[in-house]
Amino acid sequence: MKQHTTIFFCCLLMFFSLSCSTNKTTDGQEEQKSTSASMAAWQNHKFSMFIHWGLYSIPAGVWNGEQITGYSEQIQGHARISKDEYTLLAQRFNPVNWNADSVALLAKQAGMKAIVITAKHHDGFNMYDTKYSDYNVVDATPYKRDVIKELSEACKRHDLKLGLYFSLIDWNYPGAKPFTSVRNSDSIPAAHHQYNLHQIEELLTNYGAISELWFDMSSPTCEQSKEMARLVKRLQPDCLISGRIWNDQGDFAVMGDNKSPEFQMGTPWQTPASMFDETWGYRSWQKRGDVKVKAKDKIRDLVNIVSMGGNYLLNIGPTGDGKVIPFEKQVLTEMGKWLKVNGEAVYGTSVSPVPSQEWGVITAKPGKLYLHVNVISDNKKLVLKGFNSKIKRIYPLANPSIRLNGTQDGDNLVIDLSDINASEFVTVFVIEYAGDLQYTPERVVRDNKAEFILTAENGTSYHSYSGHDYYSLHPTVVKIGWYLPKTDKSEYMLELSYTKAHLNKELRIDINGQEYFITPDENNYLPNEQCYRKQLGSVKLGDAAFNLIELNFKDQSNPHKDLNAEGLTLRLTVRR
Ligand code: JFZ
Repeated sequence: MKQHTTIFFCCLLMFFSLSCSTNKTTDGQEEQKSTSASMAAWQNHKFSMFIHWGLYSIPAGVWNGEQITGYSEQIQGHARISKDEYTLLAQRFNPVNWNADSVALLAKQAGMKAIVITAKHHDGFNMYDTKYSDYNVVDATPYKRDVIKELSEACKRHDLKLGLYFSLIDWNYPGAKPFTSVRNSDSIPAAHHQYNLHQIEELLTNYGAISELWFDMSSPTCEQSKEMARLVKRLQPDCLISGRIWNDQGDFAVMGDNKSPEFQMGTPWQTPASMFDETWGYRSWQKRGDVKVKAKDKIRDLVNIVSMGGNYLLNIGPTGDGKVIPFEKQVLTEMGKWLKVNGEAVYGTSVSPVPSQEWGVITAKPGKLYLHVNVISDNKKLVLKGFNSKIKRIYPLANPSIRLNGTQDGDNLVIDLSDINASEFVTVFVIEYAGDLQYTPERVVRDNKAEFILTAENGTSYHSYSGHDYYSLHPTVVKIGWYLPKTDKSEYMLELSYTKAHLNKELRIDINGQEYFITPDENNYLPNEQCYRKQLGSVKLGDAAFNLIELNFKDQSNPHKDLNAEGLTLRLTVRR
């Protein structure tokens, strides 16, 4: 059975790489990529606001007096409302309580760095002034104001980035597919695709700098995804593209709602989160519960996601008349209060080499670790496993004048929390250490008779996602890393074995920061082992506590591409 699954999976992967293989434009030029600076800036947002707001906010999950289940922003589909009837909602859209500045200020107060708003959702109603359809907020409603324009200006005033959600399916577009059995993953007819391209151009031309374009759903062809991606990069090279443009054309991967990845990611990523699992758009009859419980939940999700290197995009669903509901405002205010005290442990941090522990997660800055503690144990001791650096000081971030005592117990650091008042959400402690970080990685490859054998199994895999649409999306391995202990020999022969799947795809091997490149060729096939083998020459291992070796593709034009990691083995043998 296992065998079958593996074979099936391989076929799928081959199919994907054959059908969407190059990232070259039709005239053979390399596509324009976002600069690493814009990518780094985006990755440092950490926490941003998502807004689902449109005509669907008026019925708010109720149709003909009936509570409609299913996401309320998709009520047109869930309640089977005809196009004619649904479009009448536009005549009632007059959100007198909407105020772009107060929404921007709420995001600021919450500690958010950007706002991503629905420019167009699946219902096809345009929340901006488009010249390609009259079904838009300026031409079809009594409100007559360009919501996106006003928000873009408010974001500028309050120093927030603006991103736009853009649905690739459109239940209103003539000739486009309606809400169907394929669950929002229909293909895009040629005319609809042209319409999308025109609208992408408008959105990236009329509203200043857009930090991310949040494509969603549908099932575009490779060519369609590439065409949209090229257009985005031509108009605004610094605008990042969500993975839901599909076909590996996104700059960042999007997790499932409210989900964090089950593994380490090797590409930039984001978790979109709703306040309530049941809906993104406003639902009048939603059970909301307790503000503090929700705030705690969302703060823990935020730090968990940040500790894994991701961005957290938390949604609000304003009402049809433009109000942010008090519950959502209060949750964001609580989060903002926590971040005011603890923001140093979130913004500007990176993934900690010391992994998360039973009590919570860890973020890092040079010379510092931030311990995000969910529960302080009854014995008031906090154990940090594997940490043995030289400590300068330890203190609670909420009160840096307090000095905490840390004692080394073998490979563990034990911190005394006797006099600490815990936060009701997450309590953060800072460890400042001297010199390089010293710690024992969880997984270290041991040598076997003067030889190290490195495989996908004994290393750490870094992932991304690849696929044509929501339903074919699957995790890929894009990099493998291994920790090796310090050895008393330094010269090693390095050898790589690989399979047919790797032929001619140049690989990069990084040994303690020193790069080697190798192109797998057909020269030395070993029929018994069903792999090829290539000698790479002599390399040196360092004398630091641990050696770090990494393996990935040299060409990163498609950073989501699968390495076929199971077929790769590195062998380091002591030179005699
Ligand atoms: C999509 C939309 O259909 C939905 O209305 C909302 O806008 C949401 C943010 O995105 O729905 C999805 C898509 C993917 C997942 C969940 C909801 N997912 O990966 O779990």
